[in-house]
Amino acid sequence: MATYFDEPSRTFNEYLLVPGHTPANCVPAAVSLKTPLVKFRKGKEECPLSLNIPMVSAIMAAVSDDRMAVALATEGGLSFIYGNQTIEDQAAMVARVKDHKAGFVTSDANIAPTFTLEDVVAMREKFGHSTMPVTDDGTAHGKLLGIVTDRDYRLSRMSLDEKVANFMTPREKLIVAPADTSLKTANDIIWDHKLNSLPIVDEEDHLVALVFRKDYDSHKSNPNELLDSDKRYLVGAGINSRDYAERVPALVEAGADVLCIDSSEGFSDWQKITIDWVREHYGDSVKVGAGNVVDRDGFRFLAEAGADFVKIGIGGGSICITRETKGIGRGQATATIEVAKARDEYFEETGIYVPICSDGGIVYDHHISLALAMGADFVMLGRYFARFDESPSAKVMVNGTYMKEYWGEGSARARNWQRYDLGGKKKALTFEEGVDSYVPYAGSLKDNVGVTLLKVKSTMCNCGALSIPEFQEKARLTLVSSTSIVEGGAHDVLLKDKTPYASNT
Ligand code: RVP
Repeated sequence: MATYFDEPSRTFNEYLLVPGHTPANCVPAAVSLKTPLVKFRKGKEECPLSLNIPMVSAIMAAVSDDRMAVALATEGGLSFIYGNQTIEDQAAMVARVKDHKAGFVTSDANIAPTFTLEDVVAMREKFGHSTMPVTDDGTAHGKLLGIVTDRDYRLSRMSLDEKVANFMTPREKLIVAPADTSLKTANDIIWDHKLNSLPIVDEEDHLVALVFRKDYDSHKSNPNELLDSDKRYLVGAGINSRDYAERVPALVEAGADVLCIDSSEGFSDWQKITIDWVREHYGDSVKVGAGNVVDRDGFRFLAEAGADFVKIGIGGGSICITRETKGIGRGQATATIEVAKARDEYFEETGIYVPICSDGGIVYDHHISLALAMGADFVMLGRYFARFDESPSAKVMVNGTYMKEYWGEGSARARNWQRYDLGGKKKALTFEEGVDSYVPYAGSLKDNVGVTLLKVKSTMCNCGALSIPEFQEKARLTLVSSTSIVEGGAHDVLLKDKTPYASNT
């Protein structure tokens, strides 16, 4: 007879956190979101690879390319470069991330010549930088017209109405360097000319980046940067259980820091065979995650096979129709809770802590908090990141609103058959498990991730936690009835603005 689970499987939306006592020292600025990415002997050794924020971007062509990887690593997270492309192309993307010039900073405090000294003072207070590029449109990549530093003005002698154009160091007096300048050359120019910063410009004189004299200036604006010991960004890459013997060496050679077997259903011999191959050829030096699973048995299978982390989730992705197509899957909250228990049980038995990642189905920012509270060490997001400037997909105007394209790896558009492979000779996607869609364009990754994480930190403080492990220990979760879900949103009022206010959709 078939096995029946006693409880229905539940989604994040069916849960709330009940706040606990908040000590006075428990403020968002003091919260650490550092979290392990790969397995380690907890309590006996440091985790060899950690994330500074608990977010990774999905192994999808619409989400994770090299540009996304750089933007996310700058904020402390990690991208898994999508695998549904040729080995050469994927390895080239990984190499571009590793070659990225971490010292090249996109300026966040930018001004136009029409701004006033008062604006400059306000920007300085807001961003904490004394160097502000002046561009024609006041953006980070506008045409460079000059630079303002605190050496260009004296507050005691000048009127706050004074226009930037009147006191900036103009473009013709600036030393700049072209876009293909290496960090070493940039540093040499800085030292030779005794500069504090060097603007990097393209052929049309548009600002590309700034290189600062002191490394810590860049680090100060991105304190969470996820860097390796050579100060290069960390990057991951997706692999499959077919061509690993060719793909893995190319990705390792290109510098990938961590790999992940990308499959819609990971409780299979194919994953074990793939992990075995990696261990045989690289021992523990190549880190490889596996998944996806949704229960204890699936977790144990992959942990025992030697996975460095295990990914949870079947059918919960926003573009995923696996549950409708094949009738398999499990509510993401229930799956996360059960796998977290299995992870802890495995740790008790073996002393090895295998991090788990909740993948898919994050709709609201608070779902990230719920996933972490339920035991996830980090979350993987597709739809969330697809909305940003940095995602590889096209930005299109639909009915007067900007959208970004977002499609599933199991859609007819992606035709990622390896992800849904069940062995055999067939090398094609025979039926769809994903859709092609639009998501509302949401601007830059940096701005959005900043707000999302502030919400997560605030929730953690409400629960009296300053770190993710402490949060998992202290979190108290309650199921909510369908009527109390209605109570949780704005209700019984006539909204003036119909735009969704609390979601990141
Ligand atoms: P979401 O963040 O809800 O958009 O979900 C992203 C996740 O959905 C991916 O990390 C992956 O596990 C899953 N996915 C990707 N493609 C498909 C599909 O076509 N069914 N599903």
